[in-house]
Amino acid sequence: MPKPVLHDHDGHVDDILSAVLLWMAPEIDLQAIGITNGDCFADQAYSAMVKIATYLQLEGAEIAVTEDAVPNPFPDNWRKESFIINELPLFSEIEMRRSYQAKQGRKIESVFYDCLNNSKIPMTLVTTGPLTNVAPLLRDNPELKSKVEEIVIMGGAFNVPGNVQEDGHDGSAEWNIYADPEAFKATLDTKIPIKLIPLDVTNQLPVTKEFLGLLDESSDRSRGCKLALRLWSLVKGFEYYFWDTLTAAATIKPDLYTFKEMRVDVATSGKSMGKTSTSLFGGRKVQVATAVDKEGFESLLLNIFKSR
Ligand code: AGV
Ligand code: CA
Repeated sequence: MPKPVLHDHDGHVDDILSAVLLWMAPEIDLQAIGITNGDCFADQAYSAMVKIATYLQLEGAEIAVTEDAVPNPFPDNWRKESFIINELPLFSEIEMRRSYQAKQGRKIESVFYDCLNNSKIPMTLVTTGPLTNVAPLLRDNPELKSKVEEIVIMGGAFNVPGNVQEDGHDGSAEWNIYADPEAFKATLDTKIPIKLIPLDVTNQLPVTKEFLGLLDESSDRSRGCKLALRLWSLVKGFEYYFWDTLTAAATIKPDLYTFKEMRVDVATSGKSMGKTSTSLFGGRKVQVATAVDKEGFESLLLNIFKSR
């Protein structure tokens, strides 16, 4: 039976493609997508997500959005990408049938609450942005915790430098955790099993020209490949990695990964705010991804995108 999943993302190129992968993967029953106001302007990313569902003729999942700001906002030049995505010419090239969903989405907290509350089997939560909306949901509704099988999180950096470059910060943190360290801490404090996909493993897989070439070969016959190519082409030439798509793939096909159990903690203040660390006795046990089968991952992505 497909795994029931809720995906909370923050609207950047790879977040959107992760939602598409989870939605199209036969192994997954994606029930809802939450768009958090992190690496995007949430109203833009919401509108883009609705257009994509329409364009790919996807069915079933409800798209939700919460526009509250995250505590440490992402750089504006990254967030602005969501305006460009929302205006992609691709969406006007082909006549779109009636819009997948209304212009206004329901709030993430209500939609996720309903899905978890109604689910007969525990669900997997996938987060590829800050945990700003997920952490309070679990705090305010402790009865939901037993409805969560595990949380798969893109975030953290252990034996590699972080990717935050802000005044007064020492650069040791990864952005999703830095954006809301308290929310990550609160998530660690639940007893729900956690899998973490940190920069240590995502750094091993940049989005390459070769991979975009493979998408290009199929993009005449496949809307999935065409969309993925257009979106990743927007960020081509930057240091862009398969951050969130690696996290989606870890949910779809965990066997592609090596996980190590580590005791994880996070700094919630000071110049290392958001830095994740491991220790022998402190923190809490988390399954941390340390390696991935690169060929297996890339062919998984290609096969899923080619399926539409
Ligand atoms: O730290 C990685 C997270 C991922 O969830 N995001 C991007 C992915 O969606 C933040 C980020 C780091 N570097 C970036 C980011 C960049 N160069 N552009 C946009 N976002
Ligand atoms: Ca993200």
